[in-house]
Amino acid sequence: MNTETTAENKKAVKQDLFESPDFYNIDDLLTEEHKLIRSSIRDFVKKEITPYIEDWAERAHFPYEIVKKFGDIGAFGPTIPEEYGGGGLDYISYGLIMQEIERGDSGMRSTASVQGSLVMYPIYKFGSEEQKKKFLPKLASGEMLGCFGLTEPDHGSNPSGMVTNFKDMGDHYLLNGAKMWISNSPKADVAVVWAKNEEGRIHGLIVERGMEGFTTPETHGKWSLRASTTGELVFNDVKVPKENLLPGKSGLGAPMMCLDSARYGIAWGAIGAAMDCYDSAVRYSKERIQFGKPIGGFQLTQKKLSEMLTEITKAQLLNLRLGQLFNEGKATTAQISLAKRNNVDMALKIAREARQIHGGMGITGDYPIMRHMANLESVITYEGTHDIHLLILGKEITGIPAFE
Ligand code: TGC
Ligand code: FAD
Repeated sequence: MNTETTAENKKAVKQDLFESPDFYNIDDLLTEEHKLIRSSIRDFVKKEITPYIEDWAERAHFPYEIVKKFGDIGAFGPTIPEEYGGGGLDYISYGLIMQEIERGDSGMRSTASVQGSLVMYPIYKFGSEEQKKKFLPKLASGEMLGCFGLTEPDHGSNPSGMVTNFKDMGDHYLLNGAKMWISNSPKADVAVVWAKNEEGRIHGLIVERGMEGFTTPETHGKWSLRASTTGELVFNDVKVPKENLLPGKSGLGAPMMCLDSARYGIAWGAIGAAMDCYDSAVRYSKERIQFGKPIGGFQLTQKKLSEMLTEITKAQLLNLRLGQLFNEGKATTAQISLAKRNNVDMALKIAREARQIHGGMGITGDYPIMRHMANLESVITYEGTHDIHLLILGKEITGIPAFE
């Protein structure tokens, strides 16, 4: 083993020398504001996430203090108007923020994208003025943490079958049921919960920590997204004030609109994870000597690196166009599915190839590869599995739903 090279690489990882590939000069298509936002989030990630993330992940520790820090840098609700504490930014800025945070860790991006797209977005889009004023500024600043409860133990890919329900008791609603696999839930102050009324119509309710009968047990034993906290939401005769119902929209379309925004963020985030794996693989391949030369000098390594760069570049172009469509209010659910599905799959394949390039070192926490790879196994499942997105595309192409 060339110990000198290994030590050098470890040092490089600790210092976080990450540089993003921009093979097609896509930066030329970004505004100065986009680039400024990206570099400020990148600096934040290099200072506040990458030096600690391997330790957090190893200990399955959610660094709660990151919530306030994310609030301070504007990572929560970047597209929400400034009057409610949001950033008032466009969707490309939002995408770049998610990309940079997930370059650090998918679990950290989860915390940010759930808060912005799945908690602040529904309150902004479907909430009353009182709800917006009460919750959005505190969620934006990180004073409050939120979570989004759609998935149930028996209803994952098929949320329309949900059994969580609420009854109108005159002066309040009575909520019963359970949600599982909920990011942020063990630490959340508020949960946006999707439940059926007595007619079986889905509505969103804001459930607040401290309401009697509401608990959030943590899910343990995850080998993926270990620095993100995941749990259940359990509702046992919870009295929810009537003013906590989101009045603006009902039906499955309401949570689906939130998912459109969050899936878009994931499509960008996945590029971040892929770029981190690629960057580490390029550096390692130039430094690691075998058979008397850097392993980057072998054709098989070059094939891996060339294919990684090709896929990252294609995904970058895809996202930029999707971001433009989002900014124009034209992005469709199927277009978002295509990007989420393609980019997460691409990132997972790149993580696996990068792991190969790092040889045995690739399985250690000295490099970010194995953590990204394990994280991406969740990312390819949540917010619609890889196959559900394929079926969404299939329905768009043929007009025939093949979900059941
Ligand atoms: P379907 O018949 O297609 O639609 C039912 C109603 O909803 C409407 N709708 C939409 N409206 C607006 N925007 C969208 N994107 C919409 N998608 C659907 C639709 O028009 C219809 O309305 P109406 O008025 O006619 O009733 O519904 P379906 O039951 O056949 O389901 C379709 C399917 C399977 C695609 C959908 O259920 C699905 O996407 N399943 C995947 C579930 C999922 O993605 N769960 C995510 C949970 S949250 C999460 O994972 C967070 S992880 C976050 C992190 O940590 O980062
Ligand atoms: P299932 O729906 O049981 O699917 C199992 C397999 O069957 C998959 O391969 C799927 O593609 C396949 N399948 C299902 N239906 C079909 C079909 N019609 N045709 C072909 N194949 C099909 N949910 C939330 O609401 N909020 C959160 O914050 C949240 N965070 C999460 C965090 C983590 C770490 C994880 C792992 C999940 C999270 N989820 C969250 C839940 C996530 O959205 C679900 O796991 C996901 O939607 C899939 O549901 P499921 O796990 O029940 O799998």
